[in-house]
Amino acid sequence: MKLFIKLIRNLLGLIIATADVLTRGTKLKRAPETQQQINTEVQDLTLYQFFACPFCIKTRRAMYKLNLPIEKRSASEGSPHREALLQGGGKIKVPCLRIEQDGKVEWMYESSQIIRYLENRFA
Ligand SMILES: N[C@@H](CCC(=O)N[C@@H](CS)C(=O)NCC(=O)O)C(=O)O
Repeated sequence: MKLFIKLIRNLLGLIIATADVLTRGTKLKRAPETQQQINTEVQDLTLYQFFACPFCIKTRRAMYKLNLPIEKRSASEGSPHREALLQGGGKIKVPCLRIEQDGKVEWMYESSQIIRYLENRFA
């Protein structure tokens, strides 16, 4: 039964992820030098996520629209990044944005908070 629910959840997630790719529209366009600067800045950010999680899809959609090439790491069972999320952030919950700034590391949970942070910093 557990496996069946997981299968249905992943199937729904796959449908949502496909719909997202088909409907997400265009990326924010910036001057090449500005985009280059942003590409450098986002190297200090990492998104821990599940491919089919609706909250992760919402966050990835915002990243796409803001044209932020942030590295994504799968935190699914069996992934080597799962332990890093648990150790660093304290829990397995996605999405989680790892922010490295001024020698400090912050683990930000909650899709709405992550999106707000990205919009405030990069929009
Ligand atoms: N309110 C949170 C909800 C996040 C959430 O429920 N994520 C689920 C996946 S969709 C999760 O990480 N569950 C833990 C697990 O599956 O181990 C948000 O908006 O980010």
